[in-house]
Amino acid sequence: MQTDRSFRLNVEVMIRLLHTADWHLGAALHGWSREPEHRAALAQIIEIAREREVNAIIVAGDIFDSLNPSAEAQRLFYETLRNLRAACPAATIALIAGNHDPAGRLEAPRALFEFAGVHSIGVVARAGGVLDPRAHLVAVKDHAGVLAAHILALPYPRAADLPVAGADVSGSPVVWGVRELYREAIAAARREIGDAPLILTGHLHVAGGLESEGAERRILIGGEHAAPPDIFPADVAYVALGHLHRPQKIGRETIRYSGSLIPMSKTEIDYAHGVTLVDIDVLGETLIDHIQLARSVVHQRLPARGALAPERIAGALTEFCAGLAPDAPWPFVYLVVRVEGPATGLKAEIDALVQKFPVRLASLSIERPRLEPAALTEAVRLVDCAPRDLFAAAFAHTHGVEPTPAHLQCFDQLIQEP
Ligand SMILES: [Mn+2]
Repeated sequence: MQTDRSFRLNVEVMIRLLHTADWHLGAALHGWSREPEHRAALAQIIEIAREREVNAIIVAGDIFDSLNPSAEAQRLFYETLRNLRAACPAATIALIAGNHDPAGRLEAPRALFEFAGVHSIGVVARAGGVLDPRAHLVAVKDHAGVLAAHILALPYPRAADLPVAGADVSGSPVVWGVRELYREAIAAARREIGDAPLILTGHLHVAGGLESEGAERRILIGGEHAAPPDIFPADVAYVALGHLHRPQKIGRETIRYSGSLIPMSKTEIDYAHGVTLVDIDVLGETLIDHIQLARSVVHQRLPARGALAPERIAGALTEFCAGLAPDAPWPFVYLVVRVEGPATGLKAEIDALVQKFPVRLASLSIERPRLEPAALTEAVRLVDCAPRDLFAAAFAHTHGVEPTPAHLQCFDQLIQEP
């Protein structure tokens, strides 16, 4: 959707949403707690919500990192809700469960949440097999306190939540089920609210999004696990998605992932982590602004590109640490090391080396030159293989180099032992 700012300045903003997701409270990185980073990021969000006078705050799932969050993670969650409420006394606060969340437990404090005006939707609610729209619709009021829009809040759909595809359905039955669930939910919502402005929030993988390696589990099982963006009809004013950690639009400007708060893995270091602010005007037009959050801890890949030889690690760490602010928290370092040949004990040696520097090792990746595997021209039977040949092949596969005569000699000795 094209937005023309000069024209739009004359149109009154009806409501302003703050869209955030994928907090992953309780997450650790290589054993290091992320709580200080979470606290710093959430404090910024609360300030943004206050300054920009938002009418609604949407947290689109993966609030927690695990199904059994620690007491510390839960405390931070409740403190954040209290602080958001204090910052924006009249704003709607809507939360949904993601695939990482304890869905039932997110709903458990509902009686208390009602006092605080917090709407927490953990599971898909059905009454007599039919989706109950009232359990999923959350009202948003404008600054005058007038009902201005509704949020249709759909948590991450578990297998049992999906309608079952008939035999005549072609393609992935999971994607069909997600499409059907969304169709049913949007139709039910429209019966409740008519043509009033509708905002949607969901936690799922929508096709066309960029994933970060190793961070987001492939949540819809099966080869074809992403739902197409056309499950969101054009009359939905904004779709606030959670699951993918890179902030991005999908298909059209108004279907968005806000992304996570902080980098959750090496592949996310360069993302513009932040929150997405969405203005919806009286004509239903949107103006979208992604606000990047300041990082409270430095995340550094070493080297910035490529890989280090083991003998260069100490030099690279010395150089990196020379540029650090003296009072800053210890940065996270993602080491990438290139090794040629066997490197038994190398990880322990690097661990010990890194401990001499004021940094935290977030990950250690060891790269090896790739040996071209010998082409198999015909099926090989194990009984026809010499043990020594199998050892040599396994050695080359593991270490990226052929075994030396000394290695082969050791193997010969071992195999002759009674
Ligand atoms: Mn997720």
